[in-house]
Amino acid sequence: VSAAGLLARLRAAVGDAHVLRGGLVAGYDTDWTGRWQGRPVAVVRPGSTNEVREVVLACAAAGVPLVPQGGNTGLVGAAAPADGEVVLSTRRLDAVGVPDPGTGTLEAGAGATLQRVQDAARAAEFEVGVDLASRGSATVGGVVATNAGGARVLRAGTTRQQVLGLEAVLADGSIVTRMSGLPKDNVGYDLVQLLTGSEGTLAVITRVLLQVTPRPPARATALVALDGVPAAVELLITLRAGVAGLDAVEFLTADGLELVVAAGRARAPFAEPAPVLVLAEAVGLDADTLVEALAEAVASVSGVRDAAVAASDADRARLWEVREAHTEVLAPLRPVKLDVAVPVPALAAFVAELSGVAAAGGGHPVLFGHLAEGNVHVNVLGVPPERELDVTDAVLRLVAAHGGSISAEHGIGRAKREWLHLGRSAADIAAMRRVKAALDPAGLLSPGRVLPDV
Ligand code: 2HG
Ligand code: ZN
Repeated sequence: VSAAGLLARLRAAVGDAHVLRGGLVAGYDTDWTGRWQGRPVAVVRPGSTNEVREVVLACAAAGVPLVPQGGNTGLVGAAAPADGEVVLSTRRLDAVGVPDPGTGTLEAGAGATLQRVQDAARAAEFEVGVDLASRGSATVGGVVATNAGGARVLRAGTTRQQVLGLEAVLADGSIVTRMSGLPKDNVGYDLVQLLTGSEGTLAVITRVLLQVTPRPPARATALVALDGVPAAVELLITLRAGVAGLDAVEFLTADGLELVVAAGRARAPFAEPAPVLVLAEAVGLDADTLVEALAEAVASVSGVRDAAVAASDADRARLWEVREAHTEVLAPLRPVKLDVAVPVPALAAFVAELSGVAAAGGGHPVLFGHLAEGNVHVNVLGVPPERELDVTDAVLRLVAAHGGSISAEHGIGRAKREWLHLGRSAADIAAMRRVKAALDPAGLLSPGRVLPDV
């Protein structure tokens, strides 16, 4: 099939207006960090599951690979096209249902933003367990395809724990529908969980069924200035043991805070800068009890320099902005971004060694992330381009040496596939390859992502 033949078939499938080429592909051809960019054959915007199927079949017939893309907020190059790929944008699949109180579920099209799905849940006094700073652009299809983590994993688990069903188009154009949402449905292999976190390499997710739970009546948030990482870890352990309904424990450091303040995104929360800040949030029946529980935990650990506790939505939002602004503030500085996790007991040693490792590559790490899961967003600034791979390699090896994960929540994509062996055994990688070969024998879906070349 010629390129012209493929384009004609794509236009017939989704309508001329939804096959974008030339200047119209801007916004789809480059990832959020500006690091991953390609020249796609076209960006195709199907408006239904059947149209997705037609697009998949057209690409298969032409032998042209396709990459599914949601909000394009990923950070590892999974959803940005390589040269010669078709981008299948899910953004028009954006229907959002209403929570079903009988089953505790909410259905949404893959292209609906997480924000819209959260709002739909909230309107009925429910909440969705997943939450991340990119909620306004990230789509739920992408959230499921990447098994996104975010700031609420402590109480709600990762996206895996929230997905009760999905619909997806496989590489052969067949449609798998598992949307019953039955909590007990033990029939055969769990394809929902297999496709969750598959980063576009096994299927195009078209609809998702998410769990919703009753929205807790009260929330309280504490921002605590601390002497260093060991004190932050002590606080985490105290919070875990003493605060029922603990929902998030995040951290940032003096360097990151300084950049956020300089960018005008937040005011310095305390008079004196401190090496580490911890943001902790808890949910429950009433705000006073939560504030008291947080304050008590903070008062009982050593190394606390200052603290602020808030219960109103406006005050809490200000505390969160200090943490959530990091990614956008750092972006123009083009950091080497490495999302990793180490076991909490190893965190202090890992962080202490990290500076040396980054300095050896000419860089300087800004650290922030999800303390509760030992999930550190290592953003190394100032690394000369020719040293970036060395810094990546050194940091990921340090992570492995501390028994950590080379990808805590962002996935593997194109950015980390050469380091897969630091996180998975040879037998494990071989099994993943067989799954990929069985479901996508021609390598149609997101080639060059997740698995290294043989
Ligand atoms: C966050 O937690 C995101 O804000 C982005 O996972 C992390 O920018 C980063 O490195
Ligand atoms: Zn994160």
